[in-house]
This record gives sequence, C-alpha cells and structure tokens, in this order.
Amino acid sequence: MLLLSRGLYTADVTETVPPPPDTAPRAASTQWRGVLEEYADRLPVEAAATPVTLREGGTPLVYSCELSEATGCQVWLKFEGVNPTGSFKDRGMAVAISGAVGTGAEGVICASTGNTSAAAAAYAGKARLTCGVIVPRGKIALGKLAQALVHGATVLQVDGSFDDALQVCRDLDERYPVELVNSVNPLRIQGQKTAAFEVCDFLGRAPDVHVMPVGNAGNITAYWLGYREYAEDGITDGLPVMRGYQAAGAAPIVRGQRVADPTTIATAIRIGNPASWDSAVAAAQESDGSIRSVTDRDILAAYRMVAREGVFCEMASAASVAGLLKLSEAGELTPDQTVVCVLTGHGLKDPDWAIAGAAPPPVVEADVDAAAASLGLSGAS
Ligand code: AN7
Repeated sequence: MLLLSRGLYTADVTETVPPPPDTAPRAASTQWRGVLEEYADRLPVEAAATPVTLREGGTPLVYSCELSEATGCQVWLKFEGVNPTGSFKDRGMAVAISGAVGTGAEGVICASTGNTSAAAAAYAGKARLTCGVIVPRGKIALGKLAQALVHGATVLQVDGSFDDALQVCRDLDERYPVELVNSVNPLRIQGQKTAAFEVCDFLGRAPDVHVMPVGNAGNITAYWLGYREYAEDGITDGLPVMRGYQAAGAAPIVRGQRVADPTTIATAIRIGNPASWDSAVAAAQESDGSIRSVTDRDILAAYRMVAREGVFCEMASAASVAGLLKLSEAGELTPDQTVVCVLTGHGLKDPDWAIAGAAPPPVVEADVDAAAASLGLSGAS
C-alpha cells in the first residue's frame, strides 16, 4: 500500500458512515443536506448507498448589480467558494469518495493545483480513507496546501506541472490498489453537474449564457451534462450558451495544442493538457459557445471588481468575470439576457493577492479624534 496509515483509525469504514437521517422533504428542510441527498434521484445509486457528505452544494446565486449595469444583462454569480472546503470540488468529491467507500477502497490519490487536494483530503478524512496528493512544487496557494495537510493527506510535491503530477497519479492508479479521484473519475463529473441543477432550480429556468473558468475542463463538462439532463427531462426548456475561459498563458484548448510550461497568476487553472479537453470542446460547440482566453491583467481586474461588490473569489474564478466583460465589450451579449458566472473558489485560499493590491493600513492612535481624522470624517456632534 502506497499510502500511510492514519494510525488512530482502525474502525471498519462502513461503521463510520451512518445512513443519512430521515430528513424532511427539500422544501421543509432548513439545512441543505448536500448534493447526494438533495439530488439522490439524479446521481448514481452506488455512490448514494455509502454517502460521505460535508453538506456540500446549495451555494448562493448572487445578483451582481455592477456586472449587470456594465453589460446590460442580468448577471448572477454562482459562488462556489462557500462550499465546505471553499471550492466547487466538494460536489464531485462527495460522490467520488462515496463511490470509493462503496468499492472498498482503502486509499485515494489525486493530482492537484490545490483545490482538488483540499477536497480529497477533507472527504477522505470524513470517510477515514487514506489520501495521497501530488502537487506541482511551489505552485499551489498556501491555503490549499494548509487544507490538504490539516485534513491529514500525505502531500508530495513534484518538480513539474499539474500535468506531470496527473500522469504519476494515473500510473499509480493502474499499478496500485488506490482510487484516482481526479475528474477523470466519472463520479466527480456526476457530483459537479449538480451545480447546474441548482442554477436552474433557483432561477426557475436555464440561463441564456453560462460563463466559467476552464482548467482541466472537468467542470465545464459537468455543467453541460447537468444543463442537458434538465432540458432532456423537460425541467427546463432551453440550454445556455457555454463560454469557457482559460488563462492566456495556460490556454491549450484555445491554441489547439498542449502547453508544456503553462504560466498564469491563476494557479488553479495552470494546466497545459486538460484531461477533459474533448468534452469541453463539445460543450462549447454543441451550445454555440466558445472556449477563449483572458490575460492575467484581465483576471486581476475582474477579481478586484467582484471583491468590491462583496464576493471574494480566487484568482482563477475571476477568469469567468473577465470573460464576461470581454463578451460585453465585443458586443456578443444581447441586452437583458440572463447570465451566470461561476466563481469556483474562495479568495481566502490565497489572500496574498488581496494584500498585494492594497496600501498597508495606517497605524493610528487608539483615540477617536485620530481615527476620525484618518477616516476623513468631519462634522462630529
Ligand atoms: C478555483 O484543484 O484542477 O476545468 O487540481 O480550482 O474543472 O479543472 C482545479 C481547477 C477553476 C478549473 N477554478 O476547473 C485542481 C484543479 C478553480 C479551480 C478550476 C479549478 P476544471
């Protein structure tokens, strides 16, 4: 066995995963129960039989006044940063780890630009499975590394890219008794498609345009699957145009060839050879959409813009907003369209960027007059 024992835990795995409580129907429930229970009828039964959940999903769709004014559309932000580990990865990981428990796996592995490892570590911890993660050395945000470590994963760094790390994990999966929980695992896509259901459930319809970042391309594959399932079952009567955005320095799909040394400040999407490349292209083509790129400068401006409106997303997430603004500038949006931008992860995972863009807060005396003067207040009563 490659993975280290968790030492403390010797109990049978199934003993640690009690059946879900017999909860109230969705409308009467006050706590969101997680994607496995909320969408049990739309997920593979084998995963639902051994549920591992941190009550992921149920994330807010926040109306953006700023972006709606800027584009003439109704723009909603699907804020996936409020998932249990702070990114959309929890949706797919809940299902993939549940599946791993069901098949009797003892350990899981993944390669990651950070968020997948945080989610894998947390859900493996919940299920008392061992977890090994392989990350590109020095290229993942500190908060994400902290998550993987604190949840008890064994973290390895490789001198290489995410793509190199994923290849190692694929090889391990082939030769050792471990379950691979990257998005090449179909249960990950199944879990992540629930975000599309939530969007439609909340809006009462499918959006006209769906904008999101693209890295390894699992998430665009998952959203497109979710939107299609709802349309095929007559729950919605339209499909959105899918608009995916890669970072300009890591845009293999846009360039039509692998990028050997991808570079971008959006480390989460610093990926040169996406595993779900073909299905991402299919989502764009079938929906009359596109996969394009945005520069790091565009991403940073978008990151600051949504943060000023109260939503703190991570840099990679802001690629969706940067993309939306480019669509608007190019006249590719129709007034009053309903647009959803996915913000895939939380800004607190990597606060360095927020700090770097701000002047250091001045130090003042603990005194009302000094504070008022520094705040520019006048007209005291
Ligand atoms: C915040 O964690 O690939 O196109 O290893 O963390 O489905 O890969 C992260 C990807 C967008 C891209 N936004 O999603 C990983 C990893 C954030 C992300 C993406 C990621 P995919």
